[in-house]
Amino acid sequence: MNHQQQSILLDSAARFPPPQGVKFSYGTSGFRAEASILESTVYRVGILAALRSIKTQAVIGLMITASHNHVSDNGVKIADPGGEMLSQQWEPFADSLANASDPEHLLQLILEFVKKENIQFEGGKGAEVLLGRDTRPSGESLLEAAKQGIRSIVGAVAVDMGVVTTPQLHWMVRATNKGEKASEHDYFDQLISSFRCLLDLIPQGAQSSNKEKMIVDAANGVGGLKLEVIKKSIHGLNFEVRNTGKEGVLNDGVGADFVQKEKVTPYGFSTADVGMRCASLDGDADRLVYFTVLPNSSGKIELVDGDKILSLFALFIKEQLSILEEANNKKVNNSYEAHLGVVQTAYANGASTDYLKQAGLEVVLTPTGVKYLHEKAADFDIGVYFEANGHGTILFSSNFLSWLDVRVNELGSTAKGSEQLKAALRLLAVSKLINQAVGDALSGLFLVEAILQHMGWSIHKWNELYNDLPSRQLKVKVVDRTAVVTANAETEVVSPPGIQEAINVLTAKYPRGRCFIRPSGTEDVVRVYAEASRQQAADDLASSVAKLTDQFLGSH
Ligand code: 16G
Ligand code: MG
Repeated sequence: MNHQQQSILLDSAARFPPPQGVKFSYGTSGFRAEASILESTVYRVGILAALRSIKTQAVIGLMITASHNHVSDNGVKIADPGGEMLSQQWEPFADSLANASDPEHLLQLILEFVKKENIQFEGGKGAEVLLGRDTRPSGESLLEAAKQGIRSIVGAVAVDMGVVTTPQLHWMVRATNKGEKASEHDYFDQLISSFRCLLDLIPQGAQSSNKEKMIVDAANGVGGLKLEVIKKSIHGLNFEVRNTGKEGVLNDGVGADFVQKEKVTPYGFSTADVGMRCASLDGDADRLVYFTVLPNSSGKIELVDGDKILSLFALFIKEQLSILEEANNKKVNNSYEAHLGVVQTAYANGASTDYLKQAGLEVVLTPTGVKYLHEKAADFDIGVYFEANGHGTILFSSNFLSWLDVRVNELGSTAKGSEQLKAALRLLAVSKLINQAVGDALSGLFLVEAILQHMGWSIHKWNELYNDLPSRQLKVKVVDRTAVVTANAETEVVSPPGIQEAINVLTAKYPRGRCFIRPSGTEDVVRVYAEASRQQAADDLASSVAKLTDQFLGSH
């Protein structure tokens, strides 16, 4: 790194002094904090993004959002070249940059890292970073800080994509690097045309029990703005968008996180909506859950969570694959046995895992956090992953997609109108509708709607795939949550010693009991999850394990 570059960095860093006494950590969702203390962090992530772009010789994304957090918070995270989360190998560098005390220290860290990673400033393509932000008022000034960070690397270009959902930005990064059309207009186009394609392929005679209007709670966030754009050009779905942000406050008593955790109706919904098919997005539209308002229940809802969305998707894909495989059995030349897998975390309701296994699906568990699920899902030809909280997507391997393309062409000339051709076309349409970069509430919503129409299912029918086991989540404040070390996708505690044995003893007391504890990645607490055949039992198990955690780890 030459002297001119070094002095540019020192000068610009001096304009973004870090707050005193705060320690930042690049967690599962990037850096997140009260927006007023984030400027220096976002500026520094801008530098990191530019360096990452030079290192990978690809376009990188930088998203300013705090998702479902309070409107006064904000955050920043990086999208890697394929649209996935920042490589875990760079997370420690992100931490050290964010926490550097002054410009000299910052420069020192950059110089060391550039050397270690062998980042070459000359000869290659210059850095290019796509920027996005959600609707938070603090987003504009933070975006400016990010631009300054990016531009403090000589030759780096910052491209502002405006107010977008998190998944849109990830999609744009992925599409740009694949050399595909990558504007917001292209995103909408792809979503609308693949949805249309799925509707056109619905078998004759599927009942239209869900043609009636559905309602979306947009969390007063960016998802509502985008749905209103889509609504103007989409046919085949009658929907109303509420909580679009024109009146209410972002994530305040609304949105997927609220609905999933509290299991009550979001603001703007009432008994007038009893029985209707409703969906909730979170603040940056990367989570999706469905629900119905229960009659005479003072705002209680029936939740249809990420596990049920996963089950619906997996079932539909399995059905299409078996239609294609029937053809394989008839000894067509070009056969391919696609490996379909489903990825969940320990939070997945036990009833969903049982259901999926009984349906003949391969189920794998990973630790909590999108990056783990995503990585695992990529091991399959078709990997479907979801967290119970509604974040998830479907990944298609490029091998499988190439095979599918060829198959569609073959069938198009030899078996026009056949069930096999339709199944192949449906799978192709799913691969285009779903956002393969990251979980996307908008594309997820349209895929759910297309599949429900295909099956001729109401939300009630869908919800009856299986009955959730009652569960309870609690959090425990402890002195040091990192003292809890887990294994086997967080289903077992290996340290402190003895605690797992004690949890096992308690769990064994309850029919269908299951319980685990894990340190939160986003809050300074240890989380407890328990489920059992009855609600009271799940509650009791959770509270006794919370007590145990407190005994082993000492509370504040
Ligand atoms: C983050 C994760 C989410 C996970 C949650 C768990 C991403 C993009 N988001 O929001 O997947 O469910 O953290 O939070 O990875 P916790 O560790 O506090 O329980
Ligand atoms: Mg989110």
